[in-house]
Amino acid sequence: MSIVKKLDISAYLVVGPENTKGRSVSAIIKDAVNAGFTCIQIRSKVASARELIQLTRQAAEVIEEVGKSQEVTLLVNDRLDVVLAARKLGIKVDGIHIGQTDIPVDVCRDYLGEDLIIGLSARADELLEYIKTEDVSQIDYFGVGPLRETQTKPDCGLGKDGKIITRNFDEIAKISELSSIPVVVGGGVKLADIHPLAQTGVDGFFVVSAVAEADNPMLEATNLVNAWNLHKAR
Ligand code: TZP
Ligand code: MG
Repeated sequence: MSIVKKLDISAYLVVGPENTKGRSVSAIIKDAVNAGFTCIQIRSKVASARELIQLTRQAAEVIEEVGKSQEVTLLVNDRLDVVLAARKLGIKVDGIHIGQTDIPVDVCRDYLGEDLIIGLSARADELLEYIKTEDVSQIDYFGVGPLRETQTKPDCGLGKDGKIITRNFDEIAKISELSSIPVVVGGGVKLADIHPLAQTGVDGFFVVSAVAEADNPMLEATNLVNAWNLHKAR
């Protein structure tokens, strides 16, 4: 049950049963991993703990089938209990992604140990100052967004004044420069955004709907990965 050798958040799919237009979560994950996605996060606001464990098990099996257990990172959103239970049951899950109002980072680190991955969604307000000053000693990467308002998570980027704060590419470049840990950007990201995003210097992009709601998830996932690899390499 070793964790991935090296964290790669370059092509990162977030997915749960509410995102797949009735298709199975594991089928979408299989397409994404085959296409070259490097990180998978199970995220559902409707699934029960048992269902989340089952989804995590299926995701780990699919990643194993594709032969990428040592390369592709599997994370669970929010649910420290689910990560711990899944690991207890022998499922190869590599860590957790949490937000500002979830279980505190230190508590997650305490339960998960040194080697598991903890990703944290950065604060929406005063983001640059936050990125500069936050203690990142217990976190592996920052999630930043949204690039645009998104129906998938309508409250993403909600500021204290009740307005949604989106990030432009210049700001994202600044965030990437200031952060001492890797940064992954998502929220409304589509294929056309990959080129400018890769040029900001961030470590990756994350998507839900661009892949999970696509008519052909395999094709969309492949296009996203190819675009990232093409423009990141320059
Ligand atoms: N966290 C921040 S935005 C978001 C999550 C899970 C949803 C992004 O969804 P989409 O469909 O890629 O805009
Ligand atoms: Mg959360």
